[in-house]
Amino acid sequence: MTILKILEFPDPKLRIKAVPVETIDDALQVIIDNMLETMYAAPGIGLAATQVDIHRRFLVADITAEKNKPYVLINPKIIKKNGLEVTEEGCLSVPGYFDSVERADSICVSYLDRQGNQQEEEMGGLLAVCVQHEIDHLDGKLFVDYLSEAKRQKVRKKLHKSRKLQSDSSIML
Ligand code: GNR
Ligand code: NI
Repeated sequence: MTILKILEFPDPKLRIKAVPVETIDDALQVIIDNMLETMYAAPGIGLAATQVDIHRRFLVADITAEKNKPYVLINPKIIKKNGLEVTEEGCLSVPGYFDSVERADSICVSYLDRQGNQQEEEMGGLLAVCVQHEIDHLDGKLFVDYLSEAKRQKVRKKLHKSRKLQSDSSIML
């Protein structure tokens, strides 16, 4: 198994719109396992293929503390949205930054599971928030896109600065 590299804002590759998965083959199963391992190691509650530079429509998620309920959603589609709620969100592609985002508080999603079986499921709470966040990634959208340009600029500068500090301190090694 392999921990994959996660793209970070403002990498333009995060803006690529993913295309539907056409065949669920062994190569895809390997990528899915590596994405689950990468998500659990991060740690995070979700990971979209876009974030690991694979521009096809699938995502993994697990909101349990026990890390024992992995979801794999291939070609996910939100077919119904209900209500609104505001949640404090974070993103592995925007490390160290958290802010409030308003989304539907429950959704009905159709998708293929990793065996290729068609599923339709009602989701609420954190799982609903997470799946909306991940499907946004597949469309090239980030949670910071819901914030003001001023806030996005601040995030850009903060990430730039932390990467500069990281590379300066590595010179010392
Ligand atoms: O780990 C994550 N936590 C999270 C918290 C609130 C709303 C969304 C998320 S998803 C995020 C992992 C991630 O970046 N997935 O794309
Ligand atoms: Ni994210």
